[in-house]
Amino acid sequence: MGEDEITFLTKGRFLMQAKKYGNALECFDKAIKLNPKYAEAYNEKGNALLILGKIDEAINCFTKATKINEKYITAWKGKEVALLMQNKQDEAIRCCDTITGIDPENEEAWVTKGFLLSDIHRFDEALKCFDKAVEINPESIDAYNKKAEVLLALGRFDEGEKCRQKIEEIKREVRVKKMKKLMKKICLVGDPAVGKTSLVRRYVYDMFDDKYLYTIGAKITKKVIDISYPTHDVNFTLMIWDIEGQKGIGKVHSTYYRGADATIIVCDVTMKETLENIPNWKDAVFKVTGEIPLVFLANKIDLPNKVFNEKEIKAVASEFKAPYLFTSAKTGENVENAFITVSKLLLE
Ligand code: G3D
Ligand code: MG
Repeated sequence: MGEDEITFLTKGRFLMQAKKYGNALECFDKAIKLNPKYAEAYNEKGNALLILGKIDEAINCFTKATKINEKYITAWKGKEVALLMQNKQDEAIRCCDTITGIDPENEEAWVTKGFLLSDIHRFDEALKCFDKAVEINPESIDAYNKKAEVLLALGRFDEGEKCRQKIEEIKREVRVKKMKKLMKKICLVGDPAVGKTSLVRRYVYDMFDDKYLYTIGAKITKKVIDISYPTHDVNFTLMIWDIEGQKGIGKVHSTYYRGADATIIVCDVTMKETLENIPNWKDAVFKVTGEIPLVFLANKIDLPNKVFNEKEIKAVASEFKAPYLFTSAKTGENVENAFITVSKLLLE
């Protein structure tokens, strides 16, 4: 059974990806032979020829494609690029005109046209194109960038500077829009008097959002933090659950743990049994929540009478593959860090 034109086109595209342009051309020719009205095949042939530096032939192919399908924007763009490679700005601009005629909302075409016009010093017309692009997309950084360049070239520094400011503003807004918002429940556990409540109090200065859940015996404190990554920000609303009063492990309501996204287990460096109890606290939480991210805190590091050292806490932490930190609710050491560590774990 013979292969049809679509198969040849597909094959050709794969060969293009594999950088086998000569073989790709053969496929496109075969596709065209089977279907002389195959606009896509002409367009792809044009692309291959463009890469091979056969610009005139490429232009012919793109032209052919646009004759078969007058509204074939991709082919018009290909032709525009090919014309530019021959320094035929005027003709390239006419391609842009055609594209904006087919699709008046084509922001990219307006920016390109403006750029081409500025290249041949038709600055006023260029500025109008950039304004049109901004009208279509008020966040077009590309349009503002090019507009700023033209304005600066014209010596209109104030207006150029305004464009630059606008770009910074857009970038900031885009970052805010891209910001992921997450709400997470974090439950604090650990023996009585290890410093859980003090840690929350130290971390969350603003206690107005506190809520007491008398039936469960828990207090919930809300804290909002933004964590910045190179490409985006994450906005966390941490709902920090703290055990009310001085309750030991068996006395905590299972609702306290339910739905927790992460847990912070606290021990006190001046009380040995608080470290020994860590695995029990972990089991109590995981029994309800399943495995969730956890962070160990060895609190009261400011006190002199320590009864265990880093090695011992490290041993427990590595057993559960969890990070650990030495903290002091009194001095504030590592307190913020502890909550940031938990938040980052929540993203992994
Ligand atoms: P809990 O919520 O885990 O039960 P709390 O613990 O926060 O109520 O703290 C118990 C006691 O330890 C409190 O003392 C508190 O001030 C103290 N404490 C908590 N964290 C630290 C710390 O990092 N360093 C020192 N030095 N003390 C801490 P009181 O005397 O009020 O009971
Ligand atoms: Mg407490």
